[in-house]
Amino acid sequence: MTETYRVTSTQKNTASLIHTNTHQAINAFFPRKLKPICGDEVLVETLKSEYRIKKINRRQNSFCRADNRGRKQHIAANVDQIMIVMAVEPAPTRDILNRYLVVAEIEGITPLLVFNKADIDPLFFVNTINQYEQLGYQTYKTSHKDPNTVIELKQQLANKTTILAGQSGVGKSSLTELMLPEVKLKTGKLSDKTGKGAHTTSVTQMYHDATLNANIIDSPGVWEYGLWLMDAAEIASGFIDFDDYMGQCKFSNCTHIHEPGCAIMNAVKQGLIKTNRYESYLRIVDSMKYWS
Ligand SMILES: Nc1nc2c(ncn2[C@@H]2O[C@H](COP(=O)(O)OP(=O)(O)O)[C@@H](O)[C@H]2O)c(=O)[nH]1
Ligand SMILES: [Mg+2]
Ligand SMILES: [Zn+2]
Repeated sequence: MTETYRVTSTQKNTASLIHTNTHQAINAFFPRKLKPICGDEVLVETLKSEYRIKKINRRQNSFCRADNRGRKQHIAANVDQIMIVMAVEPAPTRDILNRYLVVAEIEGITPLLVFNKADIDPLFFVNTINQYEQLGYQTYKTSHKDPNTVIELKQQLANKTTILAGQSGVGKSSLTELMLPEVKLKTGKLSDKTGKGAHTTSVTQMYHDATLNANIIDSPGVWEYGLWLMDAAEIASGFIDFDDYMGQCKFSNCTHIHEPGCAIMNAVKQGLIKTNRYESYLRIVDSMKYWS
């Protein structure tokens, strides 16, 4: 008999799973050649008293990041949404939001842009929120001190699988606790001495909230989020404001950096694409040289 489960985390040769309907939790073995990741849907058979993963169902998509050599590393599968959390303090590093958006667009994951710690400075993100709203993104201004600020965001989590993203200290755990009290995220408290996480685990874990039928994936990163090695065309495809001008450049292999007759650069000149987005595109393309 086989049953369908979802992977909540993986260890060496076993995976923690929850049943797709009953949400009952079990541990199962998997053969070496299968490489299940968090969020995978798997078929499990019972052998004597042991569970064994037989097959991984086709992935809808996967959230990825660069490993320490710039290779694409699959972190979590079948993700509906990415909740990108930024805060007044620590303020977002340059390009971090656009880097997350590139992955979201490429993988077909709906981004939710969360601007947290509004209590410290309610006006801090005004321009950013306006700009990204105009691009068509869903934005939320929140504070973990005011439950009213998360009502709308909480509704978005229902019946979906959402991965948390954002720098350490922006309030991912605090917001999750406020919205999904059943979910207890592992907290990587920062050590006073080193300023680094005391137990910096990089275990990606999916949590289920029965009340909202929401799945939340937490993937505490040891490094700042990095894009794997991609070419200019892939990066450009992650900038939705470039979409209208794609295919209109003089050269079909245009990288939109220096070529004559570039429709993207022309749109920037006319103010149709915001300069800060285009400059961010240039920096992201340039950052790829780090991997070569
Ligand atoms: N002032 C303020 N502090 C917050 C807010 N959200 C989180 N914090 C604080 O920021 C620190 C880091 O929060 P945490 O949830 O652990 O961040 P994470 O690393 O992203 O999970 C904690 O001391 C929180 O109490 C907020 O909306 N306003
Ligand atoms: Mg946390
Ligand atoms: Zn071009």
